[in-house]
Amino acid sequence: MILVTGANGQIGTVLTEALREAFGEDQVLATDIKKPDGHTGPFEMLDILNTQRITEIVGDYNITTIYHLAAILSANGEWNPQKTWNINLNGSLSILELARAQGVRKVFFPSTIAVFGPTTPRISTPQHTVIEPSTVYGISKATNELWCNYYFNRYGLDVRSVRYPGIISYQSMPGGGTTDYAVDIFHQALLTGQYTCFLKAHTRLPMMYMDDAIRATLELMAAPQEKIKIRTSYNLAAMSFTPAELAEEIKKHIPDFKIMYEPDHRQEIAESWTESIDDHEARKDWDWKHDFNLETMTIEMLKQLKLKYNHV
Ligand code: AKB
Repeated sequence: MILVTGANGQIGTVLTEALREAFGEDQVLATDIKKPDGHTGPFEMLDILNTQRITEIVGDYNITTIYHLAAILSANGEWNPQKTWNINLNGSLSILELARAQGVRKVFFPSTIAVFGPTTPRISTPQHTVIEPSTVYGISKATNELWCNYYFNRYGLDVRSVRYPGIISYQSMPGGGTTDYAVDIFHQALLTGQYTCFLKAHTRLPMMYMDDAIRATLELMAAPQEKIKIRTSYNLAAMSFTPAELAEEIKKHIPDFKIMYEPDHRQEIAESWTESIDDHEARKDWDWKHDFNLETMTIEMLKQLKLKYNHV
């Protein structure tokens, strides 16, 4: 059976559904600190720091694969660095350790472009590069990547990982990240026709549509062992854009849409990250290809959210 931690989160919500579609509802155990309203299918409440409870769950449900998504994101992480470190680093390390000890066959660990920092090359950031992140989220994810590599080399644990860019989805909301504006903007464009962005107009960041992120995750996990050459985490890319460019794209569909800018503390985080990512290793090793670009993602987001909000 498959275990998903952080199953209520932005990626967890959609990934759990995709896994259930692929492997059967009863084959995927969703876990999180709270049970979402209306959740159907196997679910357990789980605090990622409760190692004893995770051990019991892995044993009781005969877990063979873990998708460990529970984490505090970049912007929220800065409010309480100790707690963020504890959940992001210690929570993940205990997942790796109990996966090894309890014979779990595969682990997926989500890393992020937040592992990059101000000293990393900003354009077409290479796979192997300077990693000096400035947020506690980035520091914890970069350290996690090294632990993943360690558990693979030392114990042969089949742990696989990608560095997600900002993820754009209509199904679920992000929470506490620096790239969240790229989801909020669509909701506000449809609901109010305007959006006040917390990043400056020309802040370029790597982004990806949720469908691509989910497919990347499933393809990485399904790839034959010998194709996985990188056990820290693969760079992964689809598109890069600025808030101004996204607003222009939205205006093609909602001509009166207005964007205002009120940058806050998240601007500094965004500026510490890179603008675009070189993901040729993922493309070469396990045939990664993205489908969605800025134009097609915008069309799809507006179409799906219009249905949600009952616009015609
Ligand atoms: C965040 O903004 O913190 C996340 C990420 C890029 O990892 N979306």
